[in-house]
Amino acid sequence: MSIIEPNSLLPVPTGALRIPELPRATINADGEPLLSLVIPTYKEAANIQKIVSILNNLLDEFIPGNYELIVVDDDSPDGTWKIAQSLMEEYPQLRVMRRQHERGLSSAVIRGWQAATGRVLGVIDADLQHPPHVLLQLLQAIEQGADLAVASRHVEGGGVSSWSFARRLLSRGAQLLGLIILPGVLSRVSDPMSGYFMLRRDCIVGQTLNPVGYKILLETIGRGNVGKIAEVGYVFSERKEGESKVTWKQYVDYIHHLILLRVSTGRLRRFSQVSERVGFPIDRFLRFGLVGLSGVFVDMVLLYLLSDPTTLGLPLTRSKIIAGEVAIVNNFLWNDMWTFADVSSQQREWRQRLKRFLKFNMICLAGLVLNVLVLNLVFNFVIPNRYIANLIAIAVATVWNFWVNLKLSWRVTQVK
Ligand SMILES: Nc1nc2c(ncn2[C@@H]2O[C@H](COP(=O)(O)OP(=O)(O)O)[C@@H](O)[C@H]2O)c(=O)[nH]1
Ligand SMILES: [Mg+2]
Repeated sequence: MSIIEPNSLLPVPTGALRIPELPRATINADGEPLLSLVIPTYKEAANIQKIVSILNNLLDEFIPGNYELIVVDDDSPDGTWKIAQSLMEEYPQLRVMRRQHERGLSSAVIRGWQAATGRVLGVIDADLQHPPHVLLQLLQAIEQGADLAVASRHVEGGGVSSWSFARRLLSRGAQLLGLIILPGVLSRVSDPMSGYFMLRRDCIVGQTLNPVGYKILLETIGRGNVGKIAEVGYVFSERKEGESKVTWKQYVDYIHHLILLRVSTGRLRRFSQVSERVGFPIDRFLRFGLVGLSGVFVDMVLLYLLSDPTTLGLPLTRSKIIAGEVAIVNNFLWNDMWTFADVSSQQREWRQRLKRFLKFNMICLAGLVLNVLVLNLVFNFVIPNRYIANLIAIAVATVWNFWVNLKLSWRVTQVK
């Protein structure tokens, strides 16, 4: 056993987002807690002490010594992690993790679960919007045989305190969209957007999770091996301190997440299994191809605006260079934010982005040379039709661009 200094921070797990099995030595040993409850935080300095104290008092009363609280803070500038760390002396069940190289709600929860030692894994917000006493009902549901118990705003006893009509509509709209894209997961719970739930560790042990954005519940149901689900009603209270981190980006992430889950768990799964077997990420390639199409559009529009006699009337070559470069920038941004979002979210510094961009630019220019070469070769020696030859040349250059960027710019390497 390693010796851990008092009040030291939990080491941040690295590598794949996969929950390990409990080490054999701890199973049924006295030290094993029943419940590991993760509290993800970002800028919750005003709430952290209160939530820890409330949870501690509640759980000490009902499952004394049989739980751990794991605060996972993403290096909040307001020093949330530091405040949490200073509470450890008073609350021996409290653990604190400070993440400096990764960000995001879902991955924070998973990193916390990876470090957890309990048989039941849970999550609760730090901002007191999730009423703590509901934990007891969730735990009871698990003890009565549920694999997963979720606190729901849309069952008996649930609600949202004072949401505007527009906000309710948006929330329900998102749920409806989810039902269309991913019915197998969304139809299983009345409140798929809930961030307040717990589940048996066994249900997700060994699964590599790949959540995008906020909706860790979807990820768990989508990829885990979850049988019976129980729901407990709760009223989502208003935030009193700090502010919500939800922005428009979470809506885009949500849709992206639904599609990812659909591709990797639904009927399209075989498709992605094949792509894994042959070592070619087809779904990523499709995204890359779509981004490429958007670039063609940007290029065309700019070429028109710059060189057409009825608009600016600049010389053709100069216009084409500008149009081409803007298209490259366009493609880079989309690829960085979407096609390779998983990679770029781990490397967010602007210097790293700039490096990716320069590499991308060079590779695309080389791709252009390849494009011209293949066009000439095919046209002169294989198929004397310039449009078919061009299509082949574009296809070859696209695969080149994709593959080399995959390996160099975003460096996605196969890890077995
Ligand atoms: N570790 C971590 N926690 C986060 C992040 N974003 C939000 N949280 C926490 O997740 C919980 C829910 O976030 P919040 O912004 O209140 O979402 P809302 O309740 O849906 O408006 C809170 O405890 C936040 O502090 C993040 O990027 N990293
Ligand atoms: Mg909140």
